[in-house]
Amino acid sequence: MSSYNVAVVGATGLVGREMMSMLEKRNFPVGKLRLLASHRSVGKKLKFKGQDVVVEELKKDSFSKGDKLDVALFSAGGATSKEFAPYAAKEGVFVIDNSSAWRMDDNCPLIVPEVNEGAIEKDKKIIANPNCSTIQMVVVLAPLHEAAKIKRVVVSTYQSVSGAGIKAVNELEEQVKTLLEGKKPKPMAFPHQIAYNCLPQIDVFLDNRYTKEEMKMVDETKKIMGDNSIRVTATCVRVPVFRAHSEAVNVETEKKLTVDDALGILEKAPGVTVVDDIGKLKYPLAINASYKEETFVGRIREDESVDNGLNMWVVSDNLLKGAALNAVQIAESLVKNEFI
Ligand code: 25A
Ligand code: L14
Repeated sequence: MSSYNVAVVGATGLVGREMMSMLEKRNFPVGKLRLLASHRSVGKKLKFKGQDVVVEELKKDSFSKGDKLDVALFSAGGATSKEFAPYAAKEGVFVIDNSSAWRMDDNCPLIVPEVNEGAIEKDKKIIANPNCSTIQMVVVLAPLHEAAKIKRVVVSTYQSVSGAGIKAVNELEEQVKTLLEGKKPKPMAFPHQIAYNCLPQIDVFLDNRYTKEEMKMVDETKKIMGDNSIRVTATCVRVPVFRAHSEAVNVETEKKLTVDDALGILEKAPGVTVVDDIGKLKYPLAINASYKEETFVGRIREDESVDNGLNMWVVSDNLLKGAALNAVQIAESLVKNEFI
């Protein structure tokens, strides 16, 4: 079997580490693995398949020197992606980029393999991995859209702190300890105290009074689903949960879908697991979705305030399907389509 040389850019970050673990767990045919990060991490060793791999500094010539790469998985922030992804693409390396830098660029496919794998093109070397909250939502929306044409989506998110990186995870832990000692915590990674609180702000505010995270959900959903007529509105909230994002999703469709219709569709949908047994108090939970690959959906019920509407609760691991897993699935699509 062929093997492929892979780089993980931002390997020392939360998402970078999960990328390595997904490559290993899913048995992606890795030939040589190169780990790249900023100068701060040079010389650090990370384990891959039981072997130590030494972190190199990401430089302009990283892709033209050293072992020739087939794919580079980037998760080092938007500015790093903007600057360095073009150097990789110029060398013929497929970049799968986890930041928001390239997502809305017309020359860059924005891919969730279960939904729009066919939008990958051999000559478009920079492929964008969507926003975590958007990925788990479209995995559920796409099969419903195909069956009943979605007209409008209203979503509220309950996003875990791991989306904001290692420092944010540490901050929640530290703040809980500080509060238990009766002291007042000092916010650093977030604009306000996150422990025992909910923050209706993720990312920066834009001119229209929405946050950038909310507008990512609006714009990226249309691009991935390939349908600009779907109206989407979002409220994104940070909650004191370590891992997995939850979402209350309201959908209005052109054709009527009963709860049984929706259950039938979602039970067959790729990447989706239905957990919906209210008699036994079963529905998706962030703590159960953590470290799992699927997107979980439950609490499915008709929206009785409109003719054709559904409400549901969607939960998935933001570092896996929301980031590292989706990126590795895109790499798998490249192999499957013989693009690498
Ligand atoms: O701009 P965006 O797209 O909004 O993304 C911003 C951040 O969100 C995370 C990711 O943080 C990213 O930096 N992220 C992005 N997409 C995500 C998604 N879908 C996502 N999170 C969840 N879901 P992160 O902490 O997970 O990862 C950061 C990684 O990026 C590397 N990096 C940063 N700048 C780089 C770079 N690599 C190359 N060139 C650059 N210029 C970073 O490596 C990490 O791997 P590192 O070597 O800089 O950091 C290793 C250790 O050092 C700590 N650290 C980071 N910054 C500082 C620092 N220590 C001291 N001072 C600092 N300024 C890190 O905590 C890490 O342990
Ligand atoms: O657009 O929870 O991928 O702070 C990365 C950080 C999404 C939000 C992205 C977070 C963002 C995420």
